[in-house]
Amino acid sequence: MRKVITYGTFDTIHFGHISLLQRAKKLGTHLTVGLSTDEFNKEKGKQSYFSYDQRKEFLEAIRYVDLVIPERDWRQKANDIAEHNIDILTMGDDWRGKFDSLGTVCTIHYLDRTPEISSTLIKANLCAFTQKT
Ligand code: C2G
Repeated sequence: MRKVITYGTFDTIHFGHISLLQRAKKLGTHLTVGLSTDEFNKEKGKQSYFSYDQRKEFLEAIRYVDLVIPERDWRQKANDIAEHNIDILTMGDDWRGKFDSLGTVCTIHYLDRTPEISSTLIKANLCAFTQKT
């Protein structure tokens, strides 16, 4: 079994996230997602539209995701890698270089980020759309 891990907020889940998760799963045979808690999102300066429980439920419904664990702080990745016997850590390439230090404990692999879609864009357009209707 080749175990892969990735991390994120995954708010207003969209095709950019799905593509990331699909390609992440293809790197191995088991995919764990470290999902940012609502409290950690505050630390990240992000206010997610959906709660942690809702975002976890949505992720668990995606066929590529095998396990969702809480991401509570920046420093937990090395412990997660050890605890879950992770072989590969993967992230979108907007994070390129940020996790290279973990290359001593697992393979680091950055995936191309899907352009033109983001949770921020969705939330901004959703507000505009609901105001029009
Ligand atoms: N992503 C992507 N394409 C997009 C949007 C996001 O490939 N159009 C990827 C990001 O590169 C990331 C993952 O989807 O790998 C989750 O993105 P976010 O939910 O925005 O997560 P982020 O805020 O980047 O948090 O410790 C790491 C952080 O928790 C990552």
